[in-house]
Amino acid sequence: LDLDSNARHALAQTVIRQAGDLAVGYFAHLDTLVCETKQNGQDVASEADRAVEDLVRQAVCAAFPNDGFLGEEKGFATGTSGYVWIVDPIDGTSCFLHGLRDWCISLALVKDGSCELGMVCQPSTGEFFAAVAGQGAFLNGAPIGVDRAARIDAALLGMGANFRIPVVQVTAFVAELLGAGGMFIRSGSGALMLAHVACGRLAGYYEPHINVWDCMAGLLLIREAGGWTADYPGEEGWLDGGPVIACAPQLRDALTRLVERSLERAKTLGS
Ligand code: LIP
Repeated sequence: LDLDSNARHALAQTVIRQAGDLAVGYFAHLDTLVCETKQNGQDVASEADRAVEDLVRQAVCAAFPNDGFLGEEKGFATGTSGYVWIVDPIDGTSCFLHGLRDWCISLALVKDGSCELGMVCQPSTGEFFAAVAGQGAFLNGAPIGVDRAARIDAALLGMGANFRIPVVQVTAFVAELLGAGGMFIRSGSGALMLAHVACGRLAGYYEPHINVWDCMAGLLLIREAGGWTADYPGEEGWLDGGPVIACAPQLRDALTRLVERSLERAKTLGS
């Protein structure tokens, strides 16, 4: 890594922990938190999401004013340096607001269109996942790897769902997965479930549509942990998001087939 990247990685390490501390402060006082409904009752944010994003955005902007920054709450600011920071200040907002601990801060650093750093920090458990492209993936400093023994007929997958996709796509995938002998969990944080694939707790992950700030760091973690991830929209598609399919490498064909079959099934069922 060159000096430019090293300086940014050092800042990322510091600022993601500060962000975690700030979020924990809000989590301790949920009863007084000011919340806001965005597109509907399942799309919510609070002053905590905004304050945490502001903290990261201001730190990045002060140190690297020419970098781009894309955050869930306050959108995209373009830059000229070739670096773009992609941050979800609190991924798993619904868990956070309901007092559940499945939330995290997700931070990715992209250089010239390719992700070179991914971090997922879960303050409530003290777990800190980090990957640098070409250098492996780590949980609290120890190397991690995907579950190379997982089989689809006994797999535990993570799955995401949200109001943006037709309900039948979710039910069709669940039907295909259960029919194949697999099972799923769905926590409120896509970033965390992806990190759990990277460290072998989950065999894979599927979400028909997820935003870039929820998955960019997690996808790098999985690849650096030896896993497979389907192509995710490149830079021109970031603001739209897209489907995420990711798993231990031996499950690639089986999981891809399940997804394809579920999309066929959803078509015949209609939305
Ligand atoms: C959420 C995700 C969740 C996904 C939702 C949503 P938020 O992010 O991580 O897994 O299914 O689409 O985007 O709103 O908690 O940051």
